[in-house]
Amino acid sequence: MYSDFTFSIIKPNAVRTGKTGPILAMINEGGFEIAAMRMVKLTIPQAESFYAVHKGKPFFEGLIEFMTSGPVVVMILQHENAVEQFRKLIGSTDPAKAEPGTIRKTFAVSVQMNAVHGSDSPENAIVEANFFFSAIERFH
Ligand code: FUP
Repeated sequence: MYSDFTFSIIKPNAVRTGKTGPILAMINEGGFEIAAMRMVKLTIPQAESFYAVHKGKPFFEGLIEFMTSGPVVVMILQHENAVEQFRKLIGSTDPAKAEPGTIRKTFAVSVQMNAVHGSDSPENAIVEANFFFSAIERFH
């Protein structure tokens, strides 16, 4: 059991093209324990709230449109040093710059459709996990 966790989303492009299973396999093989998981279709206000830090940026509208275009899988993942370890497993935001063998290198089709989200700090992992899950839905 780990007390350290991160929050992740399998994004619409990956769910739509049947990559949920292969991505979950890479997450398990990477040693992460799934503490909570649900499939959900985000509303526009939910996506805008989740990505509020990017509001006003040129890619914001496209990002919201994409993230609400179909169901996503949201998860809390446990691992020692979870945030940093998961960022390593998923690779760079831009798949062209991601290391071979990372989830984004394997499944992303562009910077926008980059297959998965991973929290960028332990503080944000807490905020993002609380955005989607109540305490009763977490198994740790
Ligand atoms: P990451 O932390 O790797 O998810 O990346 P960012 O927080 O920088 O960006 C959040 C999301 O915005 C990315 F997953 C994809 C999207 N994005 C774009 O669509 N275009 C950009 O130029 C930058 C980010």
